[in-house]
Amino acid sequence: MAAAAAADVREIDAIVVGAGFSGMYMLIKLRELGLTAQVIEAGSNVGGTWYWNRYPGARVDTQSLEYSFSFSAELEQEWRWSERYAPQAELLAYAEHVAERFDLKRDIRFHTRVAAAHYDDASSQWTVTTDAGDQYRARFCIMATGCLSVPTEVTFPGIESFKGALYRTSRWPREGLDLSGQRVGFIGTGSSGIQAIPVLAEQVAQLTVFQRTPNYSMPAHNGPIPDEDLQAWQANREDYRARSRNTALGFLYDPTDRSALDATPEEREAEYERRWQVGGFRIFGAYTDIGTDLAANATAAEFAKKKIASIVKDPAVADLLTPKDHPFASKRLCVDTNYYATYNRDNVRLVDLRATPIDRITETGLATTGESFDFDAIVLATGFDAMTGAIDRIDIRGRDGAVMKERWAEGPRTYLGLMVAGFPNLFLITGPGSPSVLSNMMTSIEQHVEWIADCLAWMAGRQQAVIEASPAAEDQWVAHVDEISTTTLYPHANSWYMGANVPGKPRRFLPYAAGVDVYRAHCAEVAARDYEGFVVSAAG
Ligand code: FAD
Ligand code: N01
Repeated sequence: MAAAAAADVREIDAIVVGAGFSGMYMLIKLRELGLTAQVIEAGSNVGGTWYWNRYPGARVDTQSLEYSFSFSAELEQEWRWSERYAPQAELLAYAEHVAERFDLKRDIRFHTRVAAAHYDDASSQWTVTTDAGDQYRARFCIMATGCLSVPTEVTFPGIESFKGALYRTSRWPREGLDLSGQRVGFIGTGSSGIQAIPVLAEQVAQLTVFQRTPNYSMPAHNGPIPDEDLQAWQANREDYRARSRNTALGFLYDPTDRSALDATPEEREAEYERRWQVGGFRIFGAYTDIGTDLAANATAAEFAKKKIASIVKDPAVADLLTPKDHPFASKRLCVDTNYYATYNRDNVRLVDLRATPIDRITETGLATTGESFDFDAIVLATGFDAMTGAIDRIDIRGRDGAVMKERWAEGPRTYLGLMVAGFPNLFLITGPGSPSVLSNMMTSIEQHVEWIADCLAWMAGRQQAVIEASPAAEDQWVAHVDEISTTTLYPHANSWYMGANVPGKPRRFLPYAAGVDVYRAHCAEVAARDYEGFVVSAAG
């Protein structure tokens, strides 16, 4: 399908940016369609999130049987997860296995960052320029750049003066790191921090955790997957996967149809306890209104508070670890192994940054407004410029030179989280305005990749070359995404879901909160109505 190569510019049907699970599956689907494709990846291997985030304790918090590709029965039969929640190294090995099994690497260029993507109206082609200065020209440009792939640029006064070692969880050294016997300062208590802190505490001499906002966390109860569970999974795989795709969260969590406020306190306690014992995100299924009604939410928050108090021996520390400024799970719920119990250790100390904020990093450690600390190493687990960060860092120009970053200056605008008006043939996988980070990402990645592939096949079948979101459809979708978010408790928190963790980032709820099931049905309906809301044409 692609034209012959022009000098210096490689001609191809589709460019995919990113070789995480999104980019890998997109490549498989593009090949199935008979399209030539080039994937470009900044890292030196496949795996995306699991390539970059190698901190101690890094693992999934969606169960591995569900956090894995479902598109190939053979792939699923041949891969065996060692634990309910697989660790980072195993996820990376899985990504490698998928790459080998489907012979993906021959179409992936590593160590290369996409710097720019410009659309040419006359030829209806995208020209993609890499940081090495070379170019690719393609009809389709697919951003598989990840929702959580760009760390925030958090810094502190004096940081360059620190004589010890400074690490970020999201850029952990590939060769691994032994911090045994060291005094370590740890900043950040989101999911990354909550996973890393218990593992580091066992390794280091002293761990001082600097907490600004406590988070809610549920126990993983991780361990090997019992044989009978594995057998049940293999026997019922298709049914389980089909059901997962049609839940609100993209995995099985046994949702009830009851309001928390219709249950007695004893019933609620029993229900929450039952789900705590299963662990992970099972608590989401307890009641329908935990995420939408403050009074219902308070019952879950109260349960979590009591659990923290029952685990952490020092009541003052337990109180500090208890969230008070946001509803339960309105910031992303964490899943942990021994997080709260870690604060019972003699070598772990919790410092409340609300009481004494960080003043500066010093040559020998860190000074808060109340105290100075000496450290051999400081670890930053300070989060990501989520959902828009990777897109914002590419110079994307659409029709008439429209600049994506300017178009998104007041917050991201998409139709279905898949396309942006004025940027023809540019697709986003799990983009803002889709359920993405509110779901099992593997479910959402597969749904997006398959929707895009079906769309390209449909276009080819009708000799159509260009598709783009109509401005009216985009306006309506953006308003709808906003409106749905106001029916939830998410806007009550200063979270990365709201863009609140990046100074200057517009405060907008980024994903689509109506649920994977509702969203999937809507996307299917749009396609069935000949891609309603999109403008399709034979040429540019
Ligand atoms: P990524 O895996 O982020 O891959 C994107 C790739 O694009 C990266 O490799 C990046 O280098 C590359 N890239 C970006 N910009 C450019 C550019 N300009 N040029 C070249 N390459 C570029 N989700 C869940 O559902 N369950 C979980 O349990 C879970 N655990 C997580 C744990 C951690 C530590 C983190 C950070 C996230 C977790 N997530 C989880 C979310 C996770 O990001 C997704 O599940 C999934 O891995 C995303 O895959 P992706 O391919 O879309 O993006
Ligand atoms: O990042 P975060 P993360 N001074 O933004 C603090 C996924 N994930 O990497 O809340 C002091 O959640 C900040 O404090 P506050 C998952 O989707 C999944 O942990 O802003 N502190 C917060 O405590 C997750 O939600 C897993 O007050 C500062 C922390 O740093 C997402 O990735 C594992 C600060 C950042 O928490 C991001 O998680 C890891 C400052 N200047 C990640 N700036 C799984 O378990 C920030 N903080 C599967």
